Amino acid sequence: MKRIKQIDSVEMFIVRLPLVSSFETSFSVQTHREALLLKIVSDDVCGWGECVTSPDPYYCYETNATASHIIQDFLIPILAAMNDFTIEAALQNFEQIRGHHMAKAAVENALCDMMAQKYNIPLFELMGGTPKNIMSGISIGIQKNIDDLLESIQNACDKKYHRIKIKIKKGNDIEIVKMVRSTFPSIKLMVDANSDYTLEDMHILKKLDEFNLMMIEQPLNYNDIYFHALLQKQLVTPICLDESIKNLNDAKTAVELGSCKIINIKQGRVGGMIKAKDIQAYCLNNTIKTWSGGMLETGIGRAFNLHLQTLPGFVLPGDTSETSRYFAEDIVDKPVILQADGFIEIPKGAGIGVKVISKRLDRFKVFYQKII
Ligand code: OSB
Ligand code: MG
Repeated sequence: MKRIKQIDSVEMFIVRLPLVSSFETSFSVQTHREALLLKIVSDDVCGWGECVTSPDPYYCYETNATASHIIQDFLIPILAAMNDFTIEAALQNFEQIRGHHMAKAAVENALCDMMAQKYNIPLFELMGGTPKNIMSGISIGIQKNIDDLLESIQNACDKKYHRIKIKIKKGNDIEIVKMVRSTFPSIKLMVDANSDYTLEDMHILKKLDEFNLMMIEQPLNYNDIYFHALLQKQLVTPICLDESIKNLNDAKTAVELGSCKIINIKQGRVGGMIKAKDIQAYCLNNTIKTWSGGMLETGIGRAFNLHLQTLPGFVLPGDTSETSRYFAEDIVDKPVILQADGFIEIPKGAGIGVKVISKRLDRFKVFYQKII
């Protein structure tokens, strides 16, 4: 077992990066990615983590402020009191804090990056993954009009993205999907509703069965598992859960109830890489397909998502897009670039394999705090 002797220092940053184009979902319009970053030094090695929270509680209850509170006042004090420990032991001690999986993931991620560097291996090796190029996917936000949407999809096809996800919301659904499908009859297409519907909308959701969608992501309430099971029985199109799955127990509940056929595993939403690996293994054993979602992460969070996808359960293309689709300038080197076949290379080198550009960190920084 790989061990950590002790934690030397922990620093927290918030950076505010402008998005190349604003990102509209059924719950918000995002123009910037305001990312909480953690830099943990232990045993003289520095690891980075990114929290997938945003400033507002519209995707889930966690925000940058709640994560900052949980990290400073609970998670780091737990770590600081530990000596000669494994990451698993730290996670075990984090269990006494209920929820706050995003805050926990940020800390876990920094520890995983640090640990892989300490043993001079890439993160995927620490996780037990198999090196390979990673499938790409793009999540296209709600657009002003159908022409803009069709153009964005055409651009994504030209780039060779392996699948295209479009965001829908009530009143912005069937007609749009119909147009997209008739313009692009053979693309791998899916929709994400971000919890905008209820069972009362069954007649709308049933119509989506006509369009040969790979899946419908999170149609119902962000917290619901039971009603999704009732909905899945009425639909041919597979349901994929995102918001509803916060841990392995939620995944088991969903699978046992038949609430979905696919799970979007965002490691940053479920408490980090190790928890994500457990959910992936459970899904693989239960013939539930999984893919790696995104939260508009900077290059730090995106690197974790790439390494995660070397695990065998990630059989579908995820929401991993190239850097230029999100930011003109990211805070890490190297940027993620799609190859001619649409695949993405795992960053090379020890740990996550990307380096924070300190000048950019300084330039985009809106908050800094040394915790220990
Ligand atoms: O529901 O998957 C989602 C972004 C922010 C919050 C929630 C979601 C998303 C995305 C974009 O769909 C994924 C990405 O490209 O990082
Ligand atoms: Mg989603």
